[in-house]
Amino acid sequence: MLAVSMSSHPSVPACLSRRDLRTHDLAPDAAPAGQLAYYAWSAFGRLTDNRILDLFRQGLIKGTVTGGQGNEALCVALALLADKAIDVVSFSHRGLGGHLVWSGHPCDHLNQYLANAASPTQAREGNIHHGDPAHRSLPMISHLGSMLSQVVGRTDAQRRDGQAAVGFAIYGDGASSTGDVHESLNLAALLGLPVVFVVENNRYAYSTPVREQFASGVELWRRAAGYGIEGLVVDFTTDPLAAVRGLAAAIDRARAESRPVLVEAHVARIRGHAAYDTCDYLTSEENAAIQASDPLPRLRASLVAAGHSAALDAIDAELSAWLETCVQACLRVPRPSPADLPVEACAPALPARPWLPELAPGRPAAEAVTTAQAINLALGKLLAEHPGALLLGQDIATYGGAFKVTEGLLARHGRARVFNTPLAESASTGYAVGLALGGHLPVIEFQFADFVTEAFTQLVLNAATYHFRSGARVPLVVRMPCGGGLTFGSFHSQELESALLAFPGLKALYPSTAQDAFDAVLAAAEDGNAVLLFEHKALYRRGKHALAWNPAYRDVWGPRLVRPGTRATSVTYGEMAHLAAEAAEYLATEYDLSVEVWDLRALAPLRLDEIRASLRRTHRLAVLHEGRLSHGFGAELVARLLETEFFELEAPPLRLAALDLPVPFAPELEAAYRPGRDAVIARLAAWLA
Ligand SMILES: Cc1ncc(C[n+]2csc(CCOP(=O)(O)OP(=O)(O)O)c2C)c(N)n1
Ligand SMILES: [Mg+2]
Repeated sequence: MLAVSMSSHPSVPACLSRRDLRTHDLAPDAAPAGQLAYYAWSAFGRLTDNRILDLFRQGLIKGTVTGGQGNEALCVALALLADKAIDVVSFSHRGLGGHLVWSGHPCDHLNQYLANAASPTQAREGNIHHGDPAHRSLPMISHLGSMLSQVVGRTDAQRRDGQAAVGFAIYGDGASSTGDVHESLNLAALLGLPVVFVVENNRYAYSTPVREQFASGVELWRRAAGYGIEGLVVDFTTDPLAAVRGLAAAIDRARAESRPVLVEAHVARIRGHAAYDTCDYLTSEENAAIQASDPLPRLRASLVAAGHSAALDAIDAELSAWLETCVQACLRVPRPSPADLPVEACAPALPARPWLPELAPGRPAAEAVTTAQAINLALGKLLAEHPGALLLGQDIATYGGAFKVTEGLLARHGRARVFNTPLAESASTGYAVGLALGGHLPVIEFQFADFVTEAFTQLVLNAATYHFRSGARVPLVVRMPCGGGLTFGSFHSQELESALLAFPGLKALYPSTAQDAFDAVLAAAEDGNAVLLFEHKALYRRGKHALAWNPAYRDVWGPRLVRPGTRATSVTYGEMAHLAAEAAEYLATEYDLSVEVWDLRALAPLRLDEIRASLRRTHRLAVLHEGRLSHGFGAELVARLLETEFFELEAPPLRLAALDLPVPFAPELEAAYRPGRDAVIARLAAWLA
């Protein structure tokens, strides 16, 4: 969170000084203060949303605004009922009222909408895509449904830290059709986490009515039964105070019994989808029914009926004046400067952890080990020395993982830290992001790298952009058994580094030796960012290798000279580093051609200084990788290296990569698809001739 300090904001009026509501405040005979505070915040949410719409129409707010008019009674109630010292929330795009309660002041939010320098996202994100991760309000991204699993993870982080926290995972009737909602509900139910899932059912997703979103007669709260959790419905459109009482009781039960609950809340969307929405898809009867279901006038009427008319009038007047003071203050806040845009989306790397100088207790060096064993040792060391580290993934616990890389770790470290996930790559990744935001270090294993496509949004849009848009760190290690040559076919053999690294904000290591694999786990784990760890499946058990504690383990972030040479520089990584070395050996022996081979080890960030220096000696560049040629990683390598070394080269660069096809199954076909030893030797020899 990068907001300005509260002390510079206009001071809060008395009617908004209270930010909590407890069950006893809602009793019919309770003192009115609690219910008046509820009204004040709800009315303030409405006023602020309306004022934001004015500012948008004046051109002072860009993008668009999706107002929460009609939703305040719900999101404000949630925020007032939450324990803001420990609970976790992710408000929806209708949740401005909740944001206001959570922070207690509108100025950070107005700065956000105005895209001022002092906005919580430093003007890097727009409208309501902000939060306060330091205070467990997780900023939403546009992709609906994708916030829920983070709330599950962040809530688990609180519980693991001994806090009796509840999470609030909020989404709309439209978002309820996304797969992430199902995955997140299932995960929270499975893990027994106290997350209150709240569907803001305003009966529309943009222009689409619920009758076109799910089968007629479906009541969303009844889906709870399918997850084995409690479900209930509350109706803010008829009796807001009764709805708050229902909500409060459900939150109390979730907190006390540490279990999830699904609440369907009926609310209204009285200003259409967004500022530009003319609502011409509604009949006048439909529109009239929506306006008549607005909870705020009902709430006010019930308090008037209870004799609080004068107090409500005073609140309304005070809020209007104060909001204007805040708006005028924010209109004077400076605009952001392009000079403040960072060059990197990742957070600065953290300093080295104080690792014990040994592979495992009392063991500075190992008997020869496979690469799989080296990774297993590194993960064991991580679990032993980093109390926040935990491993998750499909079949990684009792079974030890599809490739047995995590074998034995459950027995030594227990199920709280080494546990299986269901087949829910997206929610499992979002859950890991939530744990990471809570200061834990999740290491998530994808059974095969190919399945990362299921978690693309979570990885490349949520985790990767988190620091840039909120200032928060997402320390996460993503282990991906990748690569082909094992006749696993199109969906278990791919190389996806180019696709993933086309998005900014992820780091990536791709070790090719047992030692580098061990070192890479430690380097990734301590970095403080989301780090992809590519593990080539064919290398897991290719021979046994010496392994020792390496004090210079962080060198894995740079390239390794595999073999010196004079006639050409071959740049590669992963299994291809071995193939390049073999090819270079052959060319030296048979053709007297000396090729220098560099193993990148780190794909992001790319450190190319040593390779540039090599090119200035050899004057030729060959790039070799197992992924496909088009849009492949080699294209980026050639581009970057030629930008500076073009005039050093005596020949066009050579790109050796796989064919632009899905990975074919039969061994003969797969061998023709991916770069093989003989083909690489032939291509290099012809190119050097
Ligand atoms: C996954 C995804 N698909 C499409 C969109 C575009 N979009 C933004 S809001 C919206 C409607 C959302 O409806 P609902 O979840 O009911 O929330 P409401 O706007 O009604 O509060 C759509 C389709 C999106 N943000 N995310
Ligand atoms: Mg909706």
